[in-house]
Amino acid sequence: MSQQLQQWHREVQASQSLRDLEELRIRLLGKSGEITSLLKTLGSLAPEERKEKGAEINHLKLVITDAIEHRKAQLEEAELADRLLKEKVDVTLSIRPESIGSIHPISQVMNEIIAYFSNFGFEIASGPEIDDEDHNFSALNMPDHHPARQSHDTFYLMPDESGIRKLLRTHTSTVQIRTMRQQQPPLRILAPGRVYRNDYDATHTPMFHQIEGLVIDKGINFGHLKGTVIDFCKHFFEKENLKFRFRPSFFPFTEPSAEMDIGCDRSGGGIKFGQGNDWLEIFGCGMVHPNVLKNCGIDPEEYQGFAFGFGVDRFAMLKYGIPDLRSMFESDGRWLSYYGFSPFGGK
Ligand code: 2NM
Repeated sequence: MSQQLQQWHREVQASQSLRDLEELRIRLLGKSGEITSLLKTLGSLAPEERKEKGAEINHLKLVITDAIEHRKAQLEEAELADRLLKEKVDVTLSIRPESIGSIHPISQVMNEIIAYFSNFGFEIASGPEIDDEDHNFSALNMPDHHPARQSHDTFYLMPDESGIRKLLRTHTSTVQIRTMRQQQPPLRILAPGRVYRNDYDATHTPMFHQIEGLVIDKGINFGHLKGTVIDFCKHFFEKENLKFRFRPSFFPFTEPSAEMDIGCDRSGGGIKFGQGNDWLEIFGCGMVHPNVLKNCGIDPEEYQGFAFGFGVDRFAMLKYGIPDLRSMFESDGRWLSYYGFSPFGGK
């Protein structure tokens, strides 16, 4: 009897699905099942034997019923786990692929420009947006009461316990200062990032994006600067026949300093490059001031450098004909789907 019990028990354990198990249950405990039939034989036995046999078969029935219940719970759990795995749904996925979103023109332009300069060995550098007066002004040849400090419309933070006030950087030149102090020339870096100035109208927002470039090496001259920015503009505006003009200008951190204009045509309402007799100012640039080099531990007798800077947002406006700078930061879905770029490349 116990051998038979063991055999059935093994069969219960060996069943691999709820269906197999149910078939086994019917085979053993169903109306004409093997255990049920055993119970039916009791009627023909003598009372003494019936009592003994009856207890034995009932025990067997109980053990097998229990084993089946237990195995059933195991199989149900396994089947549920299996189903949960198979039917897993990622609720964060978009239902419609076209609604994934688009690349903001500023990101697009940033990435294009970074890719261009990376090809020429420029390293991409970054630094904090909250910085101090040394990195933002003093090191850049704008000492304490220099008038240019006021012209930057700087956002200052509350001073700390020792009276030192931090600020939101007004240009990314803070990054060039850090790099020049930390690394040995020759240097070729590009510093893209957010900058802040207290100014707001159709062409100014209090936060905007800037890219500044810096090259430091022996024998660097203004010709290197001109070649670099002219070739970049031809590439960026996708025009070989662009006209350029350099006008003398002033920045405390460069000497000489210049502003670069590109030739354009405003006669048709919008703005077209590579034709017409108008000029559009797009770049500030110059040879790094010897004082700035000295402030960063670089000997101006040995090393020279050029630097340039421009607003990325403005470049995006010009290239893609966006009329109002403020619309860039309104997060209007219709604006983004019109001016945005496909995350998979192309327009
Ligand atoms: C500009 C225009 C001219 C500039 C200078 C430097 C540094 F740190 F090397 F001195 N960085 N960027 C620079 C020069 C930026 O932006 C309109």
